[in-house]
Amino acid sequence: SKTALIVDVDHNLGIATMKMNNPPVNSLSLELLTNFVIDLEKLENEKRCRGLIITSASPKIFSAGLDITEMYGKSSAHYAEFWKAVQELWLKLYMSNMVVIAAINGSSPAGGCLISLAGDYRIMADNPKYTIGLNETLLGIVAPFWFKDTLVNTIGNRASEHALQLGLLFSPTDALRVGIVDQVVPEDKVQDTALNVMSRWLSIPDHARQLTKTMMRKPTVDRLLKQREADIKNFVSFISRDSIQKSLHMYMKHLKERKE
Ligand code: CO8
Repeated sequence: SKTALIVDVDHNLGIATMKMNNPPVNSLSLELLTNFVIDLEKLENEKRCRGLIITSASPKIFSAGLDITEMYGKSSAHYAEFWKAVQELWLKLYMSNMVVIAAINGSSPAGGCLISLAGDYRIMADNPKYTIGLNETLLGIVAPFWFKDTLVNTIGNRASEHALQLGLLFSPTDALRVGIVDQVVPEDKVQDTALNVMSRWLSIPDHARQLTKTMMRKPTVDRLLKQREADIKNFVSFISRDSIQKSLHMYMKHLKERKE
């Protein structure tokens, strides 16, 4: 089975829907990240495609975040390639010319939360079992500065500091209160709501909206672009540490033991 995204373009509306499809939990493997970027570029180049809805093909899970198995027991070269792909996806998503709406139909920890935050608007299914947040500290790792910046740009400094230090995973209600998501709706209304919100955003002239988005986001993106290589080096050396490798191993073990 090929790790891919299910892309569906409605040419009349100019809206694409992209479903992450990497069962069981849509972990962001190198392959999924790479395909994501390729599909995104294709849509970006389709003049008539003005809006993108990102959602999940897996019931109950939007995305489990970065694939942890890509981050331990591998070579430095592999870590570097993986990290570059993570950066690339964020850069492309955060600066997309399309209106990007995350239809969060399940749990969305860490990298899943980052993808949601990179969009322009977030709608989450109202199910208290689902959570969203940047929980990196719970794994003994540290969210990079551009993850942090993306969160700060969304919910402000104090709320980000609190959420990041504690690795908070918010229920939909709490996520709405803090502003990580913009709307919480019944589970079976997520896709319809996304389409309705999209038509509102698409009623704004593209060029004016795009320039405004760029004005808001470019300083954040430039910070990473200025030190992209250093950020990769930093990730590789951090993730290669024995103590970090041990933490990730323990965390994976804990994920598996939870079920027994
Ligand atoms: N990567 C790899 N495998 C995973 C991941 C993951 N992120 N998440 C789950 N899996 C695996 C599980 O181990 C399990 O494998 P197996 O079937 O072989 O036992 C399988 O997927 C199914 O998982 P669950 O049984 O746990 O499924 P549930 O439906 O019960 O729960 C959840 C789904 C809620 C998504 C749960 O799996 C979970 O909480 N996963 C962990 C999520 C997480 O903490 N992700 C953080 C990843 S780190 C990241 O994204 C940012 C890192 C930033 C870099 C820092 C720089 C230093």
